[in-house]
Amino acid sequence: MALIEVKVPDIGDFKDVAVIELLVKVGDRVAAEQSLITVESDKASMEIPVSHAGVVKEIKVALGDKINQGTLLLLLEAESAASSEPAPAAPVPIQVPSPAPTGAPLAQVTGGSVQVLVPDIGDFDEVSVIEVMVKPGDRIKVEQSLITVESDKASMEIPSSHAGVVKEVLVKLGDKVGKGSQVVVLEVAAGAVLAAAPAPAALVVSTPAAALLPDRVMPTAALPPHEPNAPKAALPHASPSIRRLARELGVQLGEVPGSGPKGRITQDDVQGFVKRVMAGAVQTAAQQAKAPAAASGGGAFPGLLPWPKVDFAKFGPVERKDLSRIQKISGANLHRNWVLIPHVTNHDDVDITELEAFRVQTNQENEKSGVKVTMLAFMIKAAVAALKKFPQFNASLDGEQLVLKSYFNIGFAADTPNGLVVPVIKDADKKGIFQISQEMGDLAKKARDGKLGPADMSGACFTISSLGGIGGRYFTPIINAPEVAIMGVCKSSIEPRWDGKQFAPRLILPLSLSWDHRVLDGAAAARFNVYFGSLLSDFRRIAL
Ligand code: CAO
Repeated sequence: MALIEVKVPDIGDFKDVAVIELLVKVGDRVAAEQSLITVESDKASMEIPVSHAGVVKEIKVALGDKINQGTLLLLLEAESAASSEPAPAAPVPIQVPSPAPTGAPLAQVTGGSVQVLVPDIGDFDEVSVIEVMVKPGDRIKVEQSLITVESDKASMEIPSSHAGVVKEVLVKLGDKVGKGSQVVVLEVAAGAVLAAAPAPAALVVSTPAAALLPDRVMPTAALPPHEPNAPKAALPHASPSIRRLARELGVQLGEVPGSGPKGRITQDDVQGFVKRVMAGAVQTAAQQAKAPAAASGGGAFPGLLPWPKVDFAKFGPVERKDLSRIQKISGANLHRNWVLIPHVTNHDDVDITELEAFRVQTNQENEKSGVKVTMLAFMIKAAVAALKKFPQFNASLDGEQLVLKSYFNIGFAADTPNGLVVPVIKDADKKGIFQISQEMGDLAKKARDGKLGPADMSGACFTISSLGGIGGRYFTPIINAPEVAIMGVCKSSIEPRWDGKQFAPRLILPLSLSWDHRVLDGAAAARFNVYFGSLLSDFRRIAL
C-alpha cells in the first residue's frame, strides 16, 4: 500500500473551475477511473477520475473551491493489486489526452448567410442528434449551443461559429452527424461572415469516457462504476446548458424525469417540471421535507449540498469559539422561521417630528421619576392599535386555521452580550407609555444580565425589533413564529419634506414590516404600515 497524491490532470484551457460535487468521502474504496469530483466552468461540467484503485484517506478540496491543473485533490492509499502497475511513490497526475487541435471547417459562407457545420469531434464519426436547441427565427450568439449530440461514450453540445438569426435547421432528432455535417443556416449581419469561429479544439472528446472530458463535453453512458456505498456518483443525465438553466431556476436535476434518449433531461423537461411544481401537481423533495418539518419542528432538506468544509487555518490564523446557549437556541428558531415562512418585507417612512419633541419634553418634565420614555414605548402602543384595526396581524397559523387573538402582548428584540432575546410586554393594551417604558427597561436589564425566564419571553402576538439606537436604514426582520408579522425600525434622521410650500426639515423614521405571505398580503401590509405610521405622526389619533 502506498499513499499517493491525486492531482488535477491537464484540463485544457480550463482555469479556476469550481468544484460542484464531491463524489467520494474519506474511507471510500474507489476503483481505478472512478470519478472523484465534478467541476464546472461556464461551458461544461466534467468529472475528474482517479488513476488508481484504493481507499480515500484525505480530501483536499471542498465544494466551491476553484481548481486548476495540478491542484491536489486527495490522498489515496493505493491498492497495488487493483492497479495494472505498482503503486507509485511519487505524486501521480491522471494522464488525460489534451484537446487536439483541428482545422475542420465550422462554417460555409454564402452571401449574408452562414452554414454552421459540425467541427472536428475527435474520435466520433457518427453521433446521434439528441437535442435541437434552436429553431428558425431564433437570434443566437457566437458560441451558443445549437444541438447536443451523443455517442455511446459522451455527449457534447455543438456551438455556433457566428452570431445571427436561424433561417433553417438542417438536422432533426435522431439524425447521425459527423465532422462537416450541416447544422443550421444563419442569416448574419453584413461583414460578420468572416468573423472568427470559436476554437474548434473546444469540441474534441478525450477517450476513454471515464477520463476527463474537455469543454462542452460531459460523460454520459460510460460513467465508471462506483462503490455501492459511495455518494451518488453519476450526475443526472443533462447537458451543461440544461444544468445552468436548472441552477438558475433552483431546480434539483435529480428530481426531473428525463424524456430524452437514455433518460436525458431536456429543456422541456426542466420547464415542464417547474410548471408542474408551480401548479401544485408535484412537490419537490425540499417541499416534501418542509411539511413534516413544519409539524415536527425538525427535518432535513434532501438534495441540498452539504455545508462547505473549509480548513480556514490554511488561509491564516483562526480561533474557535463555541456559540452561546442563546445563540444556539435563537439561531435554530430563526433558521426554522426563515425557511418555513414565506417572508415579504414592506418598507416605509414615518414623520415622527412631533412625537419625538413630545417624548423629549415628557422626559424633561419627568426627569425625577427615574423612568425614561422611549420611542419604542410609543411604537408598542401604536402596534396595539394597528393590531386592533387589522386583526389578521394579531394571529397565528395553526394547520389550516388562523387563530385570532383578543389579547395584545408585544415582544421586543433585545440585543445582549450573549445574543438576541425577545422579552414580552404583556397586555400592552392595558398599559400606559410610562408603565411600558418602565417594564421595557426592567426586561432589557434582565435580558442583558441573562436573567430572563421563559415566562418573560412567551406569549407574544407581534414583535418590534428596533435598531434605532444603533443605526442603519432598513432591514428584513425575521418573523418570530408563530406570529405572522414583525416590525423592524431603524434610526430616525432629519430629512427634507415638502409641506406644500417648501421643503422643511422633518424627523423621519424608517420602518420595515416583514409578514407571512401565507396569512397576509402586500396590500394588507401597506395598510398596516400606513396606519401605524399615521399614529406615530400624530399620536392623538390613538385616542380616536
Ligand atoms: N431613531 C433614532 N434614535 C433612536 C431610535 C430611533 N428609531 N430609537 C432609539 N433611539 C435612541 C434613543 O433615544 C436613545 O438615545 P438617548 O440615549 O440620547 O436617549 C438611544 O437611541 C439608545 O436607545 P436604546 O437602544 O437604549 O433604547 P430603545 O428603547 O430604543 O431600545 C432595546 C431598547 C432593548 C430594544 C435596545 O437596546 C436593543 O437591544 N435594540 C437592539 C434590538 C436588535 O438587536 N434587533 C435586531 C434583531 S434582528 O437581529
